Amino acid sequence: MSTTITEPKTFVGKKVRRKEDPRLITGTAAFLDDLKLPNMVHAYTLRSPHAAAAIRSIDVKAALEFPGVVAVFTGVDVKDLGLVPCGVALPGLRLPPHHILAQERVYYVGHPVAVVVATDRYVARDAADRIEVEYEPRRAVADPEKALEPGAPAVHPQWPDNVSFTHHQENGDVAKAFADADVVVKQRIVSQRLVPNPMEPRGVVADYRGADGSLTLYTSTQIPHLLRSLLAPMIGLDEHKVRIIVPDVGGGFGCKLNVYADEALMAFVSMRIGRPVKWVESRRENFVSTIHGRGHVDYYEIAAKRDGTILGLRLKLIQDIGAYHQILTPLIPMLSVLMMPGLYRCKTLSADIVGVFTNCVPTDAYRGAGRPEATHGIERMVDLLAAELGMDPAEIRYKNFIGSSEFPYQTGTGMVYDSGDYARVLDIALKTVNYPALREEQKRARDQGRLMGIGISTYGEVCAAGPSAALPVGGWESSTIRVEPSGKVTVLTGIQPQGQGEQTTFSQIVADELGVDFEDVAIVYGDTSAVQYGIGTFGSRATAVGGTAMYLAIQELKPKIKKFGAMLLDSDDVRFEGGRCWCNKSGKSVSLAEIAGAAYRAIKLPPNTEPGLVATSYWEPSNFTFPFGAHIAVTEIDPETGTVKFLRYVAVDDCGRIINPLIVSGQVHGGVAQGIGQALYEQAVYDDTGQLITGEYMDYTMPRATTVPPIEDLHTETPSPVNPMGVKGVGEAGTIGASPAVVNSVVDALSHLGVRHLDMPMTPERVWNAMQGGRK
Ligand code: MCN
Repeated sequence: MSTTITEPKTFVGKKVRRKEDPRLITGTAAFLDDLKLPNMVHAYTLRSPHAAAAIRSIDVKAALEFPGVVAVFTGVDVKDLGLVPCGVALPGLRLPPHHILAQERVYYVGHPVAVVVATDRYVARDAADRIEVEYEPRRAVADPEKALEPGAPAVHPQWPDNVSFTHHQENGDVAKAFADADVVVKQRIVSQRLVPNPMEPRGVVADYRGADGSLTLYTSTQIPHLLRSLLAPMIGLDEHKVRIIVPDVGGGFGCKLNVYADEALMAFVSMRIGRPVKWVESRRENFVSTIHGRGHVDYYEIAAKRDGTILGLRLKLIQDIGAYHQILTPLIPMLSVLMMPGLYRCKTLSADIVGVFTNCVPTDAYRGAGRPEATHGIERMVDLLAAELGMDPAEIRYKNFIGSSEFPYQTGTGMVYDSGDYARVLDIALKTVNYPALREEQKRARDQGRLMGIGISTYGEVCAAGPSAALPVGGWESSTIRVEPSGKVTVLTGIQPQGQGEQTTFSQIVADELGVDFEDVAIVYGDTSAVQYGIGTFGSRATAVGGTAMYLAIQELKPKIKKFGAMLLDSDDVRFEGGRCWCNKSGKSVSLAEIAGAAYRAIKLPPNTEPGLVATSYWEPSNFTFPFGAHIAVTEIDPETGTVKFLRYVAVDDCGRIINPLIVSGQVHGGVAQGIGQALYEQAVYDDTGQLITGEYMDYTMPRATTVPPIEDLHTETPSPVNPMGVKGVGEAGTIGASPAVVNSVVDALSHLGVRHLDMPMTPERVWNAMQGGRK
């Protein structure tokens, strides 16, 4: 007991260094491939070299005879297992049966055909070369627009038009808006196919114990509990017999938010051979066996008055599905439609989506998932409109922004934006670059024959997924707060970080709410047997949804803490503050450790109170949250080569109340790097036969330290009313804001040469051609 008052140390809002970094930077983190189980064997998956072919026969005899090979399995062995699930139910959605190994046909290069299990992964790899597969190649189609043309090869013979689904959405009198317009601008805009490329590829270790029929599956995933629920029926096990353990994850970026054939396949192998088995993707394999992102061809039309007021929007969105649906595939273009008006007041709009099968790797969520495409579209269209009207790109944005007093704001697509101050972030960005002076500098540069561009993008995003009713999986999150007998705190969360740093930020939230030290909090996740059911990490939801569950569990625990404090202080009038219970009369206090000790020792209990100090909360948000921001890219183009160089990159982002400014900056930096990657470098290119011709790092260019400029990131904090902490997500923001800023900048640099639009990636060749008038 004590009477000394010390100012409580707080952590939220401070640049606290990441707890997880010492283990990551000293090489002591344990990733999937670090796992070694006794008696473990290794698997290699033989994948189709054809984009479309019938399988005439598979002969595995020579592979089975290869020294060290334990087993070989093909499609016939797994034909009765469950199918790879798609979690989205849409009326009329065509779902091809997605077996975990190909049956009579293969549908894309990389389609798994057989699995070899051996004592060593290299033996398994070599033995796979002994498998004789007789293919009968068929015509393939890899381009979604070509797939829609009459006479195109049918990806799935049962659906000759290659259409997987269509969706129409409309609000207001769109025809009238376009008829009343002074100006209509149209543009075809491509958001190319991308390969997510986490630093750690995917991998699985499956360990089935026949004696009790239990399976422990170690996997690099973003969704341990959802994976367990979906995987168990695929392999014929009960959910409670399956335990998912997630080691450290070296990046996910959405591509580990899935249920993959490989996960079920390894479970099946372990069940069949009675030994643990490991499979880890090689980098080249990752290019053809993990989902791709984006893959949009968008036809936009924007209608406006001469003064720049936007009257209406039309969008025809062609989504490249690939050969199959993965867990959220059809949802991704829907998200684009939801965000199609961006930050602007225009409610009159229509959108038509057509999801198209191609003989390519399935597409699904990749950082931003639908929202970078939407932002890219509207931000390009607003710039095109400004150019058509001879207006400044900043001025046209101010003209159409939803005002700061208009929140909550119902959009024409059915979203309710929670809070925002869009003009403010643009004000700050423009001021930071000294916009008028920069435009003057641009004029002088042009006079000297230099190609300098200023690109603005202002974005809003729907994130912190979300209310359960609006999602194909639950939108809530859970947390258990356990004050241990020593007063130290263990937190169990359904969130599954992949590098975002939540051991740190969650510790900050919990430390402040309980008044304990940041180092006295341990965050536990990634084990379905240890952690109560949760949903996982995607859609920038960890903090706004998972963090809120934690905050609420602590509020639930506080009355019990006070009851024990009151008992120890022998007073009815106590408060819990700064990690201690205080008697308001005597000024005496007891620490959380003393309270926890009493709660677990339980010699004496307050009336109607159980021993222990544990609470679990499930937070179901009433809405998504809507972060926003303004990015400005200043670029210069080399007139000889078309190479784009950055002069400045300014990002002003608002993710509500910031828990850790250091981490938020890191998220913005990483996100911007990925947005720059899309704008300038990256593309999954398929040839007409469906071969991925950018299937390795020699051909698929990633942004590098030398190509990403210093990012000047600034922040405003407009709290969200959706959760008690006022936080919004930030994990995807940078990616969403960046690509339109960069493209707008490059187009701006070339606008006086008659260039109106450029598609991504703006490779030197594409930029150079545009400068020559070729506009390729
Ligand atoms: N944060 C904060 N204050 C806020 C909001 C967030 O301090 N107002 C902190 C968080 O506590 C967390 C980080 O910023 O440490 C990101 O939080 P949040 O926005 O809640 O996003 P999630 O943790 O849900 O992460 C998901 C998001 C997505 S969808 C992708 S894709 C993505 C991303 O995060 N993949 C990543 N960032 C990534 N970063 C890394 N390193 N690796 C990935 O795979």
